[in-house]
Amino acid sequence: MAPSAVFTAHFGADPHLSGATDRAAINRGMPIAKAMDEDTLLCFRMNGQAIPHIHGAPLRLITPGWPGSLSQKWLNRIWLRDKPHDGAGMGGTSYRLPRTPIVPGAENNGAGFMDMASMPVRSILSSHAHGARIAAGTRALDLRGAAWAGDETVRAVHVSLDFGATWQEMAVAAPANRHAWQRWSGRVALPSDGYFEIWYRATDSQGRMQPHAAANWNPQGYGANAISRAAILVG
Ligand SMILES: Nc1nc2c(c(=O)[nH]1)N[C@H]1C(S)=C(S)[C@@H](COP(=O)(O)O)O[C@H]1N2
Ligand SMILES: [Mo]
Repeated sequence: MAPSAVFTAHFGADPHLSGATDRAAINRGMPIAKAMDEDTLLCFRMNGQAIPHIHGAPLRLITPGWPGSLSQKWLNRIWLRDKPHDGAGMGGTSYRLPRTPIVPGAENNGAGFMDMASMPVRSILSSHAHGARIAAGTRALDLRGAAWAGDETVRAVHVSLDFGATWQEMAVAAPANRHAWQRWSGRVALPSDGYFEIWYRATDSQGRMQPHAAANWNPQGYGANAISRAAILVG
């Protein structure tokens, strides 16, 4: 590849969301190193089956670990560029974060922001819905869920039932492949009947944890990976 190929640009067959024919639909791009990663795929099939049209058939780009907007659907053109791409969905506040944190709620046109790359660590709880009722007298909960950290792996998941005062480490399974979600599970003791919240927090392979509040505020809310809380009522 020519050394001048430093960035990609991807285009799809869809029209602009407004229907206007003189406006381009989203067309984003990424640094060439991510494009050349062996996990960045051009897909004709999904799990051995045809890709559903809504998900980009007949050809879709998959850029795992990075913002979903880099996984171009109905792909019909890739342009290799000698500078960062400047199409629809690039620049300004689109998929970009402040380099220096700004005051939450502040007006900002994103001129000094940087493109998002790997997504920050997140986790979900799949065993209990927010607001679940648990039978009176129950003294242990079997929890499970999944966690993911973009280009990184998940090193640990911890759970707190006392609003963050104490944390218990869960078991975390290895990822099925480098960019896959990882399942976690574990048993936690319930001290009594009553109101509890299940707080669950993943840590990535670099030691970065989900924060207690969303960090690096930005106008479009990207990267907000704060700890989630599921309320339960025992009894
Ligand atoms: N051609 C095209 N590709 C696109 C988009 C789009 O509007 N047009 N949206 C992007 C965004 S922002 C996301 S989050 C994902 C959503 O993919 P999904 O519908 O398969 O979940 O597609 C991406 N690829
Ligand atoms: Mo998106």
